[in-house]
Amino acid sequence: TPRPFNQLPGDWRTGWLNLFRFWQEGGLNNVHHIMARKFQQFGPIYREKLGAYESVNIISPQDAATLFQAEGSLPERFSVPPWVAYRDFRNKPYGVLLKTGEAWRSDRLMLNKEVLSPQVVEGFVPLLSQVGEDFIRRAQAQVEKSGREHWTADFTHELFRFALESVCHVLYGERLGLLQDFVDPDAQRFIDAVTLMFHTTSPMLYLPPNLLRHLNTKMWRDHVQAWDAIFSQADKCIQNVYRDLRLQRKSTKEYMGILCNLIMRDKLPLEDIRASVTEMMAGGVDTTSMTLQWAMFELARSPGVQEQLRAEVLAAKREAEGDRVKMLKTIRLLKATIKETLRLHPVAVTLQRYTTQEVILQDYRIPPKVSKATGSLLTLTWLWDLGDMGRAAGGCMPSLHPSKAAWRAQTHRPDPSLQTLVQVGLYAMGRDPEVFPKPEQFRPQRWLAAGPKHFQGLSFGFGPRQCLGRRIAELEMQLFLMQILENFKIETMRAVEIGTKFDLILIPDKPIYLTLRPL
Ligand code: HEM
Ligand code: 2DC
Repeated sequence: TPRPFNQLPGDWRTGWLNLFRFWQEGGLNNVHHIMARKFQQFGPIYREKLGAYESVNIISPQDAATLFQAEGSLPERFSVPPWVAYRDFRNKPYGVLLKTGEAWRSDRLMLNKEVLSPQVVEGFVPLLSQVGEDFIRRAQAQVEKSGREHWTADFTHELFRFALESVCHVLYGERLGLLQDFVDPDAQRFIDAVTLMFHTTSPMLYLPPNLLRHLNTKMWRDHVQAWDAIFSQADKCIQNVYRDLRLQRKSTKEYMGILCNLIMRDKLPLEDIRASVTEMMAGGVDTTSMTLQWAMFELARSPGVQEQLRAEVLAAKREAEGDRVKMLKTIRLLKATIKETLRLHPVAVTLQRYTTQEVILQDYRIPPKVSKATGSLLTLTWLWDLGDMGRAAGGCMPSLHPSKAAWRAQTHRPDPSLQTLVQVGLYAMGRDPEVFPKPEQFRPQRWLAAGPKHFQGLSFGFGPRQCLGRRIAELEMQLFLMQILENFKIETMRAVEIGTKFDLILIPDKPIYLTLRPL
């Protein structure tokens, strides 16, 4: 018979003390390392409590399979408290990222049709290729300008602009022109705001939302400012498209963009479309750009793999006579390269689900509700409610707060402290020798070898709640790497070791210098 829940290994009894130690040990930027260490200490499953949040952590693909197979039709992940708190504070609607229950499902099903479905996705290819071509032209111009037959730089900002240009082209059917010499300061502000938003999220990650809003700290104010900038810039783009559509200034001949199609379908209220389109615009910057940076870095360090990959791409190009859609069907090693990059450098440190039924992981019973016996639960509920009492008594920021009832109506969100959060340690799994032999080696071929790959490639999550931008991200990255490999050799100057830093998403811990050398 399976073992009971309260025998799970881990130091989960002292949530606030753990959080304090975590802060002290500089754990904020090291969540991924701390998790990997805990799996070494406790084995493939452990229970943990950080601040207000309790979780069960797993590392094996088999356990991930068990978890996702039990997730049901309305899966819920950990909803990042500062993100919820911001929308609550400004009375902004939630998009799919933060919606739950049926409200999430109906939005998500409509969005899937315009963002994920294979027929539509093929239409993104020319738009994304065009942005890639501009990047190549720009790189060639930079080579000219340098007078040294190569372009060496930290590509972070170039790739941010490339990524924003890409996602906006498919969302709005329009170009922003971010790969020109003059960059629209508003667009640059948007990019900086997304980075700041991620950066200010992690220190507030384990505090309950209602507490957060009443902490008038610089961190919270910066966070609010960042989201304000994100929403106002996205709103401008959305208004432009909306106006052009009304004035019939949009050509119906070419692909008009995701936003236009969603509006014309007329199945989702404009408010909901706006909320989710804003999330996609923000979600499309740091994710793909950082992954591309890692991919180029790994290819620069493995010239053999890079040559093999270039051979594949050039052969595919010859065979498909330059037709990108056709090419995409044959470049298996390139697809494997992206998987391999995300194995070593995932964007998300974990995947999470709240369980709604009992699951058995590593022979432990995981009940759908956390037992109320944990000592700090009282403290927690008290802190949680403090926010509301403060407001009822005419608290510090009265007019902007919607009532808790309104908030609850927007989405049914059961008190997360009463649910069991199970986390799949994606970063730890990617580097676990039990799952990936010689995990430190960058070897895209491992994804093409025979043998089961059951629940090993989880970088975009799984099931109906997986990444909404997955197809956009994959196509954007495949086309970019194709075009780079056709034109440049990727090199890296020094043998610097680059580590990983948790900044809500995982990013390089120091600048990566890369060299592009025309073939
Ligand atoms: C959710 C990864 C790019 C928009 C997620 C999740 C992961 C993820 C792991 C959670 C999935 C789950 O819980 O099962 C990535 C990676 C990317 C990427 C690795 C690129 C390398 C993008 C892009 C967009 C985007 C380009 C926008 C176009 C979203 C949204 C959600 C999400 C809206 C929430 C979906 C929902 O809750 O229904 N992503 N993402 N992501 N991602 Fe991405
Ligand atoms: C962060 O403990 C660490 O794709 C937490 O494009 C658990 C957690 C929950 C949700 C994850 C988040 C982590 C990392 C960033 C993710 C997010 C879900 C979606 C989001 C993975 C692992 C991301 C980057 C979206 C962001 C869209 C947003 C800018 C509007």
